[in-house]
Amino acid sequence: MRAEWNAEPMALLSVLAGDGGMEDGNGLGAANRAEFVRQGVVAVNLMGAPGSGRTRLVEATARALDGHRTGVLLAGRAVEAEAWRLGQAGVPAHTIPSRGCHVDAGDVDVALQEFAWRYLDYLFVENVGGLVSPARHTLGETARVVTLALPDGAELPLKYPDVFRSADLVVVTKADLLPFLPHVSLDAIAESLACVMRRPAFVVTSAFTGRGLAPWITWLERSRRGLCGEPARRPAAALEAADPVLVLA
Ligand SMILES: Nc1nc2c(ncn2[C@@H]2O[C@H](COP(=O)(O)OP(=O)(O)OP(=O)(O)O)[C@@H](O)[C@H]2O)c(=O)[nH]1
Ligand SMILES: [Mg+2]
Repeated sequence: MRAEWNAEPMALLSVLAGDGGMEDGNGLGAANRAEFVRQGVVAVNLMGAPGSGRTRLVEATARALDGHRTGVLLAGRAVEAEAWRLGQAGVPAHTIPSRGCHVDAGDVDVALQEFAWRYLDYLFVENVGGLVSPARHTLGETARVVTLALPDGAELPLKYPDVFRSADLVVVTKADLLPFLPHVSLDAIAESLACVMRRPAFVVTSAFTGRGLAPWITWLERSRRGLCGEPARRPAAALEAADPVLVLA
């Protein structure tokens, strides 16, 4: 299997396939999800190791999604400065006080009451940095995305399979560093994701150069079209049969 830079994205399955028995906060996850679907807002639960490039990815994504309305909920330590920076860049951002190693559907429910999100097209929820607790919780998101920073290499998905298995898409970040990381191989990353993901799908991006953002944006746009009912919502099995399962970006 060879990993190249450009490729076709695929549709997300979270909305269609459910959450596979995750903790959903006494039904608040399902309630959040129903509300996102009703409002046609793509809500991305953005998980990843601390420092894996999620905030920079959101900033670059909001720029690339020019013409769409994008907002962010930020959880974690000392996120106020990031929220301020995003706000200055024209991306509405709200912080979620973090009490532990993840946020849950109840935290998101509270945040949604404090944040004007209904007019958005895309809402990114940057979860607390970590690869263990977030895997076990749904926020009611319509898409689960995990960032994998290129310098962290191909072993990370094998060490933390649950969070990668729970993802609709993995965004490999910091790809501009590839020339300086002779020990890191995109092929090896593709192979380890194929070992752990139910439907292996990833894009390779650099928030700094903008390279690789196009397939990520296309994936998000397809997610939104799916959420808004166009094309017609097909059952998960039909999607599996019809669409490629691997995004080579
Ligand atoms: N070379 C390179 N560095 C990046 C890229 N994206 C982010 N970084 C750097 O990686 C570090 C962490 O980036 P963030 O976007 O803050 O990562 P995060 O996952 O939001 O981090 P926390 O919220 O603190 O866990 C910062 O020093 C960024 O400048 C990228 O595309 N290329
Ligand atoms: Mg961050």
